[in-house]
This record gives sequence, C-alpha cells and structure tokens, in this order.
Amino acid sequence: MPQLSRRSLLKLAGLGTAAGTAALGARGAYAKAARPEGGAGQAIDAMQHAAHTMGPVGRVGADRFNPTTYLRSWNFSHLPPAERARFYRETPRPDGSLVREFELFAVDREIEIAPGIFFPAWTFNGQVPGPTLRATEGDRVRVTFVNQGSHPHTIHFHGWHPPEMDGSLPEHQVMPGDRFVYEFDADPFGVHLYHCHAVPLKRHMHKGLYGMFVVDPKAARPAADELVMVMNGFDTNFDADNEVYALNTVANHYMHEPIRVEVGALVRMYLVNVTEFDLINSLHLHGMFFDVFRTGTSLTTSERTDIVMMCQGERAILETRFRYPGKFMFHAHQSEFAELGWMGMFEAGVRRDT
Ligand SMILES: [Cu+2]
Repeated sequence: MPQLSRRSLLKLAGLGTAAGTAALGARGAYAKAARPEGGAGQAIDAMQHAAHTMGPVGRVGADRFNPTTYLRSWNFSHLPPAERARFYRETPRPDGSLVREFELFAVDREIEIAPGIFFPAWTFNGQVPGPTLRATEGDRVRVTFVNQGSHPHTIHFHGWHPPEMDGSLPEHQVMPGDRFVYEFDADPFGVHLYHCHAVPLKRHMHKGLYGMFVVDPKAARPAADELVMVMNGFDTNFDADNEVYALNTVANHYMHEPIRVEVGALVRMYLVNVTEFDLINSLHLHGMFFDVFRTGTSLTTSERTDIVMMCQGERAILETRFRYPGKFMFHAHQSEFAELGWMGMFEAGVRRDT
C-alpha cells in the first residue's frame, strides 16, 4: 500500500478540499442556481468556496462526549448528583479546607474526533480529555485510579507531591486490573494537568490519557465565566504526525456550536497544550486582546496580547471581556493546525434582564 501523507489521508476522509468539494457538489449546484448575477454573486461563490475549504463536512455525534458541556464542567458537575457521587466526593476539614476524592479509571475506547473519523483512544473515564479535576490550594486531593485498560498506565500530576505519588517510574506502573491511590495537597494554585506517564510516553500521551487539573487560590479569583480548553491533536495513521487538530478533541466543534459569552462579562479561559509530535501550539483570538497568566500561578498578568504560544505541557489562564456583540474566530495561528480542525468561534451577546 502506498504511503499516505497526512494531507492525502485528510482528503480521503473528507476533511480536506478534494472529498469535501465532491461531498458538497449538490449544495454547490444549488448555490449556483440561486446566486444573483454579477459581482455580488461571484463574491458569494468565493465565500462559499472559502468556507468549505476549511474544516470537516458533517457533524460528530455528541452523545458520548460533548465539547460544549466539557467547557464548563469540572469535578463531574455535568453528572446528575447520584452518579456524580460515584466519581467525586468532598469532605470538610476543621481548618476549612476540603478532602476531595476522585475516581478515575483508564479504559480503551474508540472516539469520534471528526465526522466519520474514529480514533482508538486510551481514555480516562471514557473521554478525551479526561474529566477536569479542580481543588483549592491546601485541599487534600485523593484520586483512586483503576486501570481497566489493556496496557500499564499511571497518573502523573503536575504540582507539588512526594516522589511515590509521581506516577513516572517503573515501580509506579499500574497494571491492567490493578488500582493505585494518589494523594497529595493541592499546591500551587494555577492551571495544571495530569497525564499518564507510562512508556513510551508519547504514545500514552497522544492516545488520550490527559486532563486538566485546576487549583484555585485560597482567596478566589474574581467571578467569571470560566472555560476549560485543551489543545490536542490525533495521529490517526500512527506515523508520528497528527492528522487532526482540535480544541477539546472534536475538530471544528465550536465552529458549529460557538462558545456563547456575554458582552462586558469577565471570561476566563484555562488553556493547556497537550499536543504530541508538534513542538508548539498556539491560540489566537480575533478582535480583542486578553491578559495572560502563565501557568496561572500569579494573580498579576504578565502580558496583554492576542496570541499565546505554548510547548507541550505548558498552560496559561487567559482573561478578557468582549467589547462588541457578534462572532469572533479563534484558532491556532499555525494555519495548518487551524485547517485540520483547530478552529472555533465565540459568540458574544448582550444580556437582556427580564
Ligand atoms: Cu498510559
């Protein structure tokens, strides 16, 4: 079988221009018949062409993992109370802090990352990224990890912890069918991550075993509309190169379902880069600037910009207020990543008090 480049694979899959154009043949014919005469009609055709040269055709099923729900969910808050209690419990301590107990399991699962493109993932709790864990500085975090997968796995948390909790050494491997309890104090505050640290690391990472770990400062940050955003990519033909890129796993999801925010309200984005195989990834937001808090470990912004670049494992908190109503595009500023799925929209609306 001839070697496929990631470009030709994507075209076959309908993500690129060739198959996408064929799939849109009927729609193109309709547009042609309906278009008005003259320059304006040509402009509309040009726009339609531009629109279908980027991004997948069709939609990904959202019944198993919905990136819109994932955005504003942490500590299993998206689950009904009884089900949530199976995976997350909190117990107050005399000093006012909490013991936060989490149940995570590794399981092999095929996930849909672009319309009709299924990826044989290794997941935490059946989803990629894994569930977002959130604690307050000084809380006790206790994570019971059960490996229901087919390979040895671990959980490696970023943050302060003793060496036996690091999940990185050969003796830390949790074999299929085994369990391990990770326990440490949440420190420092910031936006962190957790991921499997079994070898080969890049395979275990890119297969989907990662998630966000947010630690809030004891004196809470100002109230905001908070969003969990993970930049990731998928090597669908296992040639150590990504064919699909996304924010929160599903290529172009937020193009179809823009992230709704409110004009004037503080929006806080927790952003992590877990993209494997590429040295960097980035987020660029159109039409505005945002404050950057690198690793989220300071309450003072270090930078005001409209683009932030990150190595794998790097993360930041981004804060902004939308000044104007309407749609604002955001995407990786590596154009190739954007065209292969890492692109989305915000839609800012004006609140109407009723
Ligand atoms: Cu692993």
